[in-house]
Amino acid sequence: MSVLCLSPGATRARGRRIPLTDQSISAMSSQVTATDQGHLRRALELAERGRGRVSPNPLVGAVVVRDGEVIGEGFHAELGGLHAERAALADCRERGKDPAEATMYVTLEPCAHQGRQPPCVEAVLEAGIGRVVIASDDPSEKAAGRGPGILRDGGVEVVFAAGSEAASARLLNQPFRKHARTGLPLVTLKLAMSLDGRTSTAPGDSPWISGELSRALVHRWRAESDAIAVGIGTVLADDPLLTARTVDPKSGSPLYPYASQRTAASAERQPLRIVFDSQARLPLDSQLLATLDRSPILVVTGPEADPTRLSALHDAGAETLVASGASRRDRISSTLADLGRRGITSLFLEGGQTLAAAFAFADQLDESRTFVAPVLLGQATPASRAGGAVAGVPRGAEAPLAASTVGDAAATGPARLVALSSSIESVGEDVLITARYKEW
Ligand code: AOF
Ligand code: ZN
Repeated sequence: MSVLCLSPGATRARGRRIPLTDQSISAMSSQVTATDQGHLRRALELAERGRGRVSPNPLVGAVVVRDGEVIGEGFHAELGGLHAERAALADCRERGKDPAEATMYVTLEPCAHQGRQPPCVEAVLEAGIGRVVIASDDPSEKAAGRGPGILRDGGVEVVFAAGSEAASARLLNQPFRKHARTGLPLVTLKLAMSLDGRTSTAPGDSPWISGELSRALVHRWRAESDAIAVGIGTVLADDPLLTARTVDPKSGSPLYPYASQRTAASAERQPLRIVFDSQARLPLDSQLLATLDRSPILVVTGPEADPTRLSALHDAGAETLVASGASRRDRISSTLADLGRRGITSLFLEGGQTLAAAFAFADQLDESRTFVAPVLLGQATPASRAGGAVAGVPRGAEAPLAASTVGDAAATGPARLVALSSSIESVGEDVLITARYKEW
């Protein structure tokens, strides 16, 4: 693995920004040992433990090593709680170990600002850490190299990792990184399809396409997302709850195998539920509005929405947002910008296909997770399933309603997004294909 070495005393300017371009890293690269890589991988594992619990903050892990011995480990465990570096130094103290002259491995550059927590660089300097190995930069305005600069000025050897540990550290925090760089949430599309490419079942059939394990995984992803979105067509067809259900509310024990890695506290976190509904048709007797005590609802409408419908939705307890912009593409980007301003760093798109196509056409998809289930569904179409679940909506209404949620259906054009990278794994009987279109 190659690294960027910033030797102590290279510059005296406090708070100076270190340009972290690919060119600067490769020009100054050298090798770190396999031992260094191993400790970074451990720090990455520790960072994972905060998943679903720290947003909008990043996942961060840290390991302190002296004379080959791990003397402290920590991670960012709760929003507002200790940052990873301070947690690892506290662990050193608990173990009765002195971190002076030790090496700290950390998955994100240490912060230099006062936020919910004091700056980590102060704690690192006070502890007398001799060397800091960092797996990824922090692209936020308040960070961006400032912390590493301060450490170096304080006489600490600062090393930036490149290679696979650096890539893993960046992938760990895609929502945080995209939000920091663009102000927008990371958008992940979930799809479940049959072997014959169907994404919905026929009326009267089970609504499920993917298997139980896949559905459990979806609940976990919901709990890890800041917001979930569906098109109004999906609501009219399925009357979904869109809550994350990973723990039995009575016993507190995990409901599904995939939930077992999560704590009850994190499983209780519910994402904001968003319905793209240009005409404000969300039924007042829908399950979404009946469960506002579990998590809020945001209805994204167009300017054409009937004001009496909007006030009925308000009275029912939903928040409404009129998406600005003449085209569907503009409405999607203005909605994403609004969500970003609210501190939403990740948006999980759950259907239907019209909403998915609109986001793809607007070039607003960062990742997709597609389950392919070993089942043939024959002639089922999205339209044939619509309208079954909510009173008063005619069968076949889903596609036109969903299309109108984000603009004119006629504007749909070809949208070929080629993945930068993809992977395949088995989930029960299903195959899960994860594809990334953008990396941040
Ligand atoms: C670190 N280590 O473990 C984390 C960092 O408001 P605060 O105090 O929680 O600070 C949040 C910011 O601090 C966050 O946006 C990111 O820049 C950094 N997070 N930094 O050195 C950590 N969680
Ligand atoms: Zn910090």
